[in-house]
Amino acid sequence: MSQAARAAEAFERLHGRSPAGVWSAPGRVNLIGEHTDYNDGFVLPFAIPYRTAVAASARDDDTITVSTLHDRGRAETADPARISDLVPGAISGWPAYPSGVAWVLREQGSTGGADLVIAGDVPAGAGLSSSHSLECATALALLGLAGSRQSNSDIAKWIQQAENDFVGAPTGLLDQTASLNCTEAHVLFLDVRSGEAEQVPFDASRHGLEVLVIDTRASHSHTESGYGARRRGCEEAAKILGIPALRDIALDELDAALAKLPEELRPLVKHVVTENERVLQTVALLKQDKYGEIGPLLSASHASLRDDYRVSCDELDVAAEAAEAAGALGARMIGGGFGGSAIALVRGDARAEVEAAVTAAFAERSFTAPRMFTGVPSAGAGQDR
Ligand code: GAF
Repeated sequence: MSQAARAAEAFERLHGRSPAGVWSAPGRVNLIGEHTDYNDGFVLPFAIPYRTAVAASARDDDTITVSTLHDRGRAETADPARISDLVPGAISGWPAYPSGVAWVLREQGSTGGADLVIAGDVPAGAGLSSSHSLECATALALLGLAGSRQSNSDIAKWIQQAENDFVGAPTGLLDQTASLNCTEAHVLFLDVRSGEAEQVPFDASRHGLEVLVIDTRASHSHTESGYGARRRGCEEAAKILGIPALRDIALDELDAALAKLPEELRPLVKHVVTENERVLQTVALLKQDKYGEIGPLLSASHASLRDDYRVSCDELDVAAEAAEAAGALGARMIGGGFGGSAIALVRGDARAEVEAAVTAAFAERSFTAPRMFTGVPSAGAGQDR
């Protein structure tokens, strides 16, 4: 059963009537371009086939109710909240995400009361953007109920505001833009500064390849300090250099820029500048149909995130190393880091071997067994019914 059907069915059970509509949004994998979004740089995500659906009906009493479906159909309902009373910091846990969206849309004058029922299968805490898929589906539902048509770029910015100010996670624009704009069989080449986006065809299977997604089960969170500290470091470096963002450093200016910075900021800048370059090179190779050649770029991205940006962890390193040792063409951690998922580019006929090697490497170290699936570029957010 689709997540939209699950959400609709649960809505009927909880509210005794059909929802006015159901909207859903996917999680994402970022092929390459990590920690570049809040530096005005380049990213290259695709949507995964796991989604969060929100079944919704309008209310006329300024109140928002939110229920979420857990495994085996058990529903959990948050305390109802008056939309005019929503303030940052007042709500924690999973209800903060839909409430934060209601708060930001209230600020935009775009929402009224609503009953929302959520169902989803994006693994939580896996760095696959489950929270952003929830926020995107909620935003589309609330805007849809209000009959308000807005551009995806505005919706993405409002969701960022909800994350930053209401939830307290200083994240960028990557995840929600991917969830809203990705399309089947494509990666989304996004220039975060200009907002320009290009759908680049991405069909690994045509080349006998797969993107194996490895959820390490080491859970991560961006409300904790590691992510924010990196972001602040990048902003400080840009300020010292007198530029709007690290995006403004070209690769051939990198050494000169590094020489002007205090030692502790240099690795951050090096990562961002080289990572932007790796995104551009990946896009160029995909356009030339040279899929196999992106492997070394993925691995270089991982090394940079591990050694310079320092956002990897043992589980992510072991996943990437074991996958490569078993024949993957390249492998890297994805998302914010400190846990979550990695990807490996593997030949279809080597997939089982790579999976077995990663599983064995985790067992050897007594890590929780990883979960793996093939990352097939899937549809972005929209209304289901
Ligand atoms: C997380 C954030 F939400 C994104 O904005 C992005 O910064 C990513 O980490 C790292 O590339 O997913």
